[in-house]
Amino acid sequence: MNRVITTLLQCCLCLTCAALFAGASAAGAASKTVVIHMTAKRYEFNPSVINVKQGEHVRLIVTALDRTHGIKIPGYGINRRLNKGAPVTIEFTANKAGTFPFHCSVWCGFGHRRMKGKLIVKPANGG
Ligand SMILES: [Cu+2]
Repeated sequence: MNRVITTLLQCCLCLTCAALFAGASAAGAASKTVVIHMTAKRYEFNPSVINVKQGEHVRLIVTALDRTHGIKIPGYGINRRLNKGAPVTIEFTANKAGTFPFHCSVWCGFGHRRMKGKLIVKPANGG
């Protein structure tokens, strides 16, 4: 019986250590700011795929080149209007890993619905 309790305690300790370690490495990565410049025009974002690592602070600077567009990243609760020629700075911490689609959120013409891309957040412990 005592042996079972000891084993359980050891498991708890290991989990606590793992959690602390994961927290520390995520906090370490959070100090890094990744600056990404993006343009929006009928009917594309460039780049249309953004790769970051979990925990990184992202500064996304988006400029609409030809008319008003918008950028919506539902997975991160982001939706900003992009007025032509006026760079918009969007800052967030990529704290959730996964693939998060984004799209234009202001109707801009017949190709509007295919104006999209994706944000790929690589897990912090994924190497
Ligand atoms: Cu649009």
